[in-house]
Amino acid sequence: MNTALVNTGLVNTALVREPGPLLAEGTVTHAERRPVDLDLARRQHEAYVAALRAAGWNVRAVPPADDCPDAVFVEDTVVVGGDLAVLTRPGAERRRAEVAGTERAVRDLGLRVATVEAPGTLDGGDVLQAGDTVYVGRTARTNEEGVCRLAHLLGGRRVVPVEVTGCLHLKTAVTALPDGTLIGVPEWVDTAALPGLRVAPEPSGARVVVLGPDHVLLAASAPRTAEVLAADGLRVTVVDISEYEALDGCVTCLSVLVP
Ligand code: CIR
Repeated sequence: MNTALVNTGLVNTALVREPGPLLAEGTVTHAERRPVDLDLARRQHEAYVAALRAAGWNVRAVPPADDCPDAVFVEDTVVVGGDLAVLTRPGAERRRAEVAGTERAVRDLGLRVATVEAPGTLDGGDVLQAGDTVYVGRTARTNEEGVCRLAHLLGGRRVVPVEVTGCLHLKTAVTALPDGTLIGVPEWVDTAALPGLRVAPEPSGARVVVLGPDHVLLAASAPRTAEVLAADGLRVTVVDISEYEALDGCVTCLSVLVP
């Protein structure tokens, strides 16, 4: 629980940003570009938000950034650790204007705010928090200065840089289950930095959002992972996010959970 938020009643907050009108023009680096159905994307986003609410999260909307096609991928604009919100400096220049609205949202929550400055770049999708350890992907979006700045701001926490190849972000390749076990695609990461990595049955099974102590959110594109995790005793909620996957997005990037 985030003690900074207890007095404001804003614990268990999920920040989301609605898809904007230019979504279909979002950046594509790894997927094969295909048309995006904006109406379907809006319905999928509503279902995603409903899944967060059903799991007990208080959903708050980050102000729109309608000129920014990728703004719905709000995870990339901020990293929250305890009562500190680190506003990122996204590696893709066209995404930098997204951060202003996120700043307003985290200030409204009463979080302390810090920033990543040039020449540093950092995408929230490259930051995986698992217990006391913060894994930070070194990718085309997150550079050495960005990693160092985050490590400095997070002070006492163990920050582990991880080389990532073949996918967009660290959290495209690996996330953590509720018990802290890492799950992912070994071929895309330097596994020496990721002890006990469990192999995901399919690539999109590497992307897990922890909704509660025994509850996870997965994309519909990861049916085998859903089956395996349910057999482990986890409650699994599944959402179809096909229109976001078409833009290299995944379940983690559509929200920022502030426990
Ligand atoms: C981008 O290329 O920046 C967006 N189209 C996708 C961002 C996905 N973000 C994430 O996985 N954290």
